[in-house]
Amino acid sequence: MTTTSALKDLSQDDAIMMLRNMIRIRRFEEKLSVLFKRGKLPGFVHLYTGEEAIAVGACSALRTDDRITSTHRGHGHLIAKGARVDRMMAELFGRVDGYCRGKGGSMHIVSFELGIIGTNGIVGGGIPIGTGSAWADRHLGRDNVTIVFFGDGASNQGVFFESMNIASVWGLPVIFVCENNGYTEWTPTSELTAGNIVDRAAPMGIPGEAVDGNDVVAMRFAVERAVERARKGEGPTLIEAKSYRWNGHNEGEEAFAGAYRPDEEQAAWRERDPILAFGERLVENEWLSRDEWAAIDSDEQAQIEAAVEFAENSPFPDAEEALDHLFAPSKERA
Ligand SMILES: Cc1ncc(C[n+]2csc(CCOP(=O)(O)OP(=O)(O)O)c2C)c(N)n1
Ligand SMILES: [Mg+2]
Repeated sequence: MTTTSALKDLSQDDAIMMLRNMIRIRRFEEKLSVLFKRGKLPGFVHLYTGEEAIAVGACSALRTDDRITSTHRGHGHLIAKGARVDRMMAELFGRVDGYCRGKGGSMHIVSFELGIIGTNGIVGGGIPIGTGSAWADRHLGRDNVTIVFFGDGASNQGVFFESMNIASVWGLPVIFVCENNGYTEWTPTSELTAGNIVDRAAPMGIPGEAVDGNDVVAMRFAVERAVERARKGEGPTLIEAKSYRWNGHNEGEEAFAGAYRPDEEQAAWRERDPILAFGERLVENEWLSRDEWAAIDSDEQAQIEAAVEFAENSPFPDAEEALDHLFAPSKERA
């Protein structure tokens, strides 16, 4: 498994941006947890706390015009790809200033300008969509790549194998990033998933790499290698990023899920906080002082508070437009 990679291969600016983005995701998710408990958020939310290094490391290897597909646990992927927290928050509040005019909610947020072709409430749903996006790039002669994020549970869906197969046969510029956080809802991955997920690449004839998903630098370089191959026309890669979600499967699960994760297991992963670990490395390397780190954190916290205000001040969409933007335009409907 790829663990720590050399910090020196990053620029200082990049490294600080990566720390900032991880903090932004953490503070966004923490705020959502509070807002959910206050009954402010319609619908379910699945938080990404603890897994921030995967999204930030991976997306830091992309250009804005590259694309990602995401999951039901997707806020972190979108923020890492450049989504604004105020428009994300408005979407979660169901307001018109959200990325989808409040009609997508947490699990269906899209921004074509940012290369975000959707969070997705269907487990595994983003895998064939991202593979199709990579096929479009190949077909049109563009040098873009697409990252498909999905969970360990999704790795058991048939579309995962179908997509890897066709991506391999056609040499598509797609990077399959499997986030193995140890659980599929309330069931340990080991009870559902045969063998090692990373080994599923070999029979398809594509490279597979297992990475420490709590090490943002290792993630960045594993994905960068895959991106380089994909842009050169050398086809797809599977990356299995091992990490852990700090929050429940969904907020509010305490009401029914019971204690399905040992306390010691949770404590051990919290000890391996990807943000603290990376921040400490930057301090040690004299790229960042503790005061600068604290200032980044309070700045991000303030942005999240402002995002809530923005969302609360944004109106709900008019009832008359309830069915607009839900279907692709067609001659029959026009
Ligand atoms: C096709 C489909 N089956 C089942 C569900 C219900 N469901 C939602 S999330 C989830 C577990 C997904 O686990 P994993 O892929 O490991 O992602 P994680 O939640 O751990 O990030 C399931 C079964 C669903 N949304 N879609
Ligand atoms: Mg999982």
